[in-house]
This record gives sequence, structure tokens and C-alpha cells, in this order.
Amino acid sequence: MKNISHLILIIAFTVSSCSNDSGNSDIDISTQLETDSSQLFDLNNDGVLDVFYEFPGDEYYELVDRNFDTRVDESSRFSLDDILVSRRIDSNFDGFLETEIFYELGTANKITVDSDNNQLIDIVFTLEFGEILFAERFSDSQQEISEITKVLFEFGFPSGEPEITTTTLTASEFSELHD
Ligand SMILES: [Ca+2]
Ligand SMILES: [Ca+2]
Ligand SMILES: [Ca+2]
Repeated sequence: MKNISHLILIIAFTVSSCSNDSGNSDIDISTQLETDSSQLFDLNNDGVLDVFYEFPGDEYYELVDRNFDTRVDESSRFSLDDILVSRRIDSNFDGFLETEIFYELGTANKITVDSDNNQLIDIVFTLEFGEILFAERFSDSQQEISEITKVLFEFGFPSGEPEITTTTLTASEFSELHD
């Protein structure tokens, strides 16, 4: 996948430099190639493509429709040298990519979730060496009182009793803290 995406990048950049430098005769070809580079793989072989690439600037995105309903539910951001920076996922396939995984040197070090799709992060997983250390969930369902529920993890599973503390943070402040 990496090599292919790299190849696509090269094609895309070659095409864009060609179309800038040369005359009208090249335009048809470059348009054709750009169309091909924006649509790639058909994972379930149903004739509908499920993997796409976008190249907005000094990074690129790999977009995947994992459940083949024609909606993208996984968006991975890569640097131009193929380093995975972050990945957004629609875990429950409701059309909103609520989960975001952040990577450092190829290993996940933080996961954030906007569980109610209101553009605010309310669940944060903190990882070390790719393993979840603990998760924190912000809740302001109690009137006037906001709470953070913290759960420790061991061997990838919640461990022990959740620890609930009240907080003066607002939902926005909690979200900004982890954005
Ligand atoms: Ca398909
Ligand atoms: Ca989908
Ligand atoms: Ca979702």
C-alpha cells in the first residue's frame, strides 16, 4: 500500500508539473492521469472503488470506505515521506468520523473521541509505546457539575474501578485541552 501510494504521489506531481510547463496537447493526458490517481482500489471487488487519495499540499490523505456503503469511514493523514501522522475513523459507521488516533514515529500515542458528534472531544485515551495507559471521559450530564471518569488499563483492558472526579472544566475546555 505504501509503495503504491508513493507511486501515485509521483504520478500526481509529475502530472501537475507537466501541465504547468507544457502546452495544450498535454492537458488531456494530465486530466486523465489525475482522474486515475484520485480513485484507486476496489477492496470487495464489486466494481465500486473503496480507497481514494487526496493531495492537499505538504501531506496526503488515504480515504477508505471500510463497510462498502460508499461513505468514507477512515481517513489517514500521511506526510509526503509516507509517515502516518493521524487517522480519523467512523467506528460506528454513522457518517461522522468521531475517533482520531495520533501517531508519533509510527506508534499511536493518543486517541480522542467525540462520542456525541458535537465537535468536542469527550473521551481521551493516553498511550505509551502503543499500549493504552488510561482513558478519561468528560461528562456534564449532571446539572452544574462536570465529571471526569478515569479508567486505568492493563494488557489492553480496563483495570480496577473507574475513578470519578468533579471538575470545573467546561466541555469546550476539556476538548481544547486534548485537541
Ligand atoms: Ca468495492
Ligand atoms: Ca463506509
Ligand atoms: Ca461515527
